[in-house]
Amino acid sequence: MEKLIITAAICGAEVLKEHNPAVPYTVEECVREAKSAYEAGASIIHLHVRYDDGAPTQDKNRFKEIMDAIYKECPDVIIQPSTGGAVGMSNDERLQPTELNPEMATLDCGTLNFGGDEVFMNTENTIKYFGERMIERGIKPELEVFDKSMIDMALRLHKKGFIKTPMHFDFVMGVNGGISGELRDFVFLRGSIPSDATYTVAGVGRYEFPLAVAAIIDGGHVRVGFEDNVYLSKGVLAKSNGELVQKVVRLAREFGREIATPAEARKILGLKPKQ
Ligand code: KMH
Ligand code: ZN
Repeated sequence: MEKLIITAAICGAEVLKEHNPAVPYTVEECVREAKSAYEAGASIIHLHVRYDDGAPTQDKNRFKEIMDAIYKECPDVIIQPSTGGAVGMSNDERLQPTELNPEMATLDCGTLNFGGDEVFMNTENTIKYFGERMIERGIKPELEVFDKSMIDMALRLHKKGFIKTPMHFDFVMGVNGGISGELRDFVFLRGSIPSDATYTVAGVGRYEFPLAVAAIIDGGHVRVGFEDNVYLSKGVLAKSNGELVQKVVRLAREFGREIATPAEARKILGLKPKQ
């Protein structure tokens, strides 16, 4: 089996210090959290950025400042900026970090009812526009799917030339408005992607570690982090993103899965080696 790629989603756009005081907002806090995850075994940092007061932003200058600061401490890590941003942002606002030509970025493959009146909008034209931008700039998309229909959308848009193969999916499971994080749902999603595709699973809340184990056993990859879950175990807040990654590493070792370095992750995902 391939080595396990661990992605750490250190920050998110919605989770707050009220949920866990270690959620990072400032540059220094983002570096602290990225470093803790990297040192624990994460090879990819999925990155949202905030201003110091916690307000989410897609400002490319803020991304650059934080990415440069992370690279200083974690020189070979893969940074995967979000193009999802936060609910209500415009497409061009969301796409700003792609101007920095990151190796990867997220590409959200459908619209989601987050709850109340909140709708995370990704029309077909939005997905095409984002897909074209990533092809133009040589950015590998992590295809974020919150439901089975979003896999079907990605496959249709691949046929039309908006997404290249081999595809890399992220099954985000257990989000309000999306597919739940039950094992039967995981089996359904992982059976719905092409055989040459790779995937990561991001279980939200209580689904985080059970789905991590499912992916470890199945040969998939795992995302953990404060964006998805702030607890190390029931009722126990994680002190850092690193603690969440450490738990995945322990689980992986129990099942005989080795952890991929960033260089190995690049190879598995078909990214260029870092110079
Ligand atoms: N914050 C959500 C609205 C992504 O990073 O691409 C979108 C999100 C997905 O987190
Ligand atoms: Zn995200």
